[in-house]
Amino acid sequence: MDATNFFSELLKKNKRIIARAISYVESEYPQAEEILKKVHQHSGKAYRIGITGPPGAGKSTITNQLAKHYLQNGKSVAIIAVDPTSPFTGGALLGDRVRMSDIGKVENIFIRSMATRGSLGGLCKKAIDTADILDAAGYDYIILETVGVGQSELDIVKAADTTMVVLVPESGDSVQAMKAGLMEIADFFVVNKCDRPASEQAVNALRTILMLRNHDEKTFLPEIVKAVAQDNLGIKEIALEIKRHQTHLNKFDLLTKKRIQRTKDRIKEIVEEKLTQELWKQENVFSFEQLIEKSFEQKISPYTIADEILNTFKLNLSQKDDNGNTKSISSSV
Ligand SMILES: Nc1nc2c(ncn2[C@@H]2O[C@H](COP(=O)(O)OP(=O)(O)O)[C@@H](O)[C@H]2O)c(=O)[nH]1
Ligand SMILES: [Mg+2]
Repeated sequence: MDATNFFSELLKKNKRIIARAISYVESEYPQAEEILKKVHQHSGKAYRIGITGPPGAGKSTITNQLAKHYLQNGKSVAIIAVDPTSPFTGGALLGDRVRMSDIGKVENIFIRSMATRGSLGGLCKKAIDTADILDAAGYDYIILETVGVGQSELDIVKAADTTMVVLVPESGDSVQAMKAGLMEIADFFVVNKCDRPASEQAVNALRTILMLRNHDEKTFLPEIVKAVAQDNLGIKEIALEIKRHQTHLNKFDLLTKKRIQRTKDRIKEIVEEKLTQELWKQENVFSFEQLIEKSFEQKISPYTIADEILNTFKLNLSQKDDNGNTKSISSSV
């Protein structure tokens, strides 16, 4: 299949092609960048929902139920699950074709668990790239599920338009969440597993913490939704809360602002990555091994060596010939 065909099939929601495009991104194939450049102008229509929280809180269960809810309302949903602690299995959605026909067309759901090889930072970038592909393919909602334990995972939900943090009634969970920086990123909270004892206390404790936050007119005050996701309780309320947040963003023109900020962050990240790649490609030019020896034997500070490397890199860039070829200037170090 040629590139034009591949691309038009992708835009037509051809799942096989979408899956292949995502694999290119995941495996860092050279085609990936070309695809991402092309999909960009077709993306921006989907609404992106982030869902995070501690392992086992019920994120995947909620994702499943929420996806069903949207499907039943005639919407299409793509799920990107980045959770090394419990990979998304698709649960009732994937496992049971008969039930699938109850809830909507099979074409309207796409599920992707992202592998965890490589760095988490890299994975985060890939998850966002994947969201772009699915956005261009025309899914109405993109749900990004990630376990809320590290910075990279939090970065993934920052790529969402609305983010929910899922907690469970166990004592101290809300305090833990605050420590982990989850409070800052939550547009609203879900206290799941409210079939368990002490759920009311947990909700109250969380409410107390939330009341301490400063706010003005433009601040969206996060609500707390109680849920028993495995029994499909609280899911409609979650969908409503997403809608309420979306309406708020639109009212104050915050969605565009959020997306501009996101674009800015991404450009910076991509530039940094490309610069780093370019720099280390020149390893032989600044003869890294020699510099390390120099640092060690002559007791020259790694900071001094780093400056030398950067200066050589800059010099080298300015001395590239018209064909973009690097002149060897290793003698200058
Ligand atoms: N008691 C109870 N268990 C639930 C509820 N929702 C999910 N679970 C269970 O909690 C476990 C972890 O759920 P999962 O969705 O995989 O959590 P995740 O790691 O946050 O994605 C599973 O065994 C679910 O069946 C609930 O509302 N109540
Ligand atoms: Mg999960």
